[in-house]
Amino acid sequence: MDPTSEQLLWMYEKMVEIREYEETMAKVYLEGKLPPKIQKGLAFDIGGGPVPGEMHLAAGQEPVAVGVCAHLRTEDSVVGAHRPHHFAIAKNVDLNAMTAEMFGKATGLGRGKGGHMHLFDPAVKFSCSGIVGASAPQACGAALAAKKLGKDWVAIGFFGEGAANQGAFHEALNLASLWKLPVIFVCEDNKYGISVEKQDSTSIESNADRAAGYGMPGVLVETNDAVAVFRAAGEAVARARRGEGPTLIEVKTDRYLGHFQGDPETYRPKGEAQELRTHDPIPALGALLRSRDLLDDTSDASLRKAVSERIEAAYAFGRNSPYPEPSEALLHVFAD
Ligand SMILES: Cc1ncc(C[n+]2csc(CCOP(=O)(O)OP(=O)(O)O)c2C)c(N)n1
Ligand SMILES: [Mg+2]
Repeated sequence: MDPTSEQLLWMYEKMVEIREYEETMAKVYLEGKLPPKIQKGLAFDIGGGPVPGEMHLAAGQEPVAVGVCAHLRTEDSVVGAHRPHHFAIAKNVDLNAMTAEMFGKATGLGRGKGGHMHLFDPAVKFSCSGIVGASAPQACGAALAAKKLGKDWVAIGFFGEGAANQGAFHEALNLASLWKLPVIFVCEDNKYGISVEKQDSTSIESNADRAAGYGMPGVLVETNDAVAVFRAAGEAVARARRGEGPTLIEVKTDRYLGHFQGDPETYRPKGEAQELRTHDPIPALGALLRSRDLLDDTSDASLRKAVSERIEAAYAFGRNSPYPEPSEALLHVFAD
């Protein structure tokens, strides 16, 4: 199934939004972490500044999120992992509340208690967590709920190629196939699990081949391209909605930045990230849109202006919101 003009434009705008959102975060994140603390003998104060804690960005991996989420409805569930912003934005998570969460503010999705790896937006059925491998079983849970309710909703579990070596991943695939759950497992092969290359951690070249061991279709998307992901995901989502069970998709994608912000990336061949950026999927989709007369300089500029305004508003909301009261520290942790 090929994307309509509307879907192509949606994917482009979302990719532009994700990239700009994260480029803004990369700058904001460094506030208060460098360089004053260097003088005190610390190279990087991870707890400093308005956005404390680790930060995992997904520049380069946008096609995976938009190519899958272009097929989804609000009722469909998405479970992401520790690198979650591209999925959250593609699933239409509230940008203001998501940003406030990263600033640790009371107006955040989790009232400021979760931070960037723990974003929960029940209104659009989005969740994620820092537990590597957790998204596959969690997506099975959402898919089981849909099935029990007799709905044609689907669930997506996004995870990295490193997570595909976790036991939880294999247990989830087994049950999903046995119970014919409407779930799609989407593996982002960005070559690295922190600093470890896939070839040094994984016994098989393509995780898509692992699907055969669980009696479900496995699809390898070899290009980091939104349209290619869209096509593979379209088949899988339609199959799940028809009640025919799960699919495993692996996408070969590119991580332009370090594992986390501040990662010295000493394990990475020099110039690798710059080379990857020469295949940036955002201008590539822009060129496709232009070749079909769906985009020109004027419409591109106005689309980017609208995106920038949304992002500026979200960061202003995050910055200007109040911190939670200390008395709330133990509230809403397990219930409410
Ligand atoms: C259960 C568990 N084990 C280990 C970690 C530490 N950890 C955080 S990210 C990561 C690597 C994940 O690699 P991958 O799944 O390829 O995702 P990517 O970072 O490439 O997006 C590890 C081991 C964790 N968060 N959870
Ligand atoms: Mg990885």
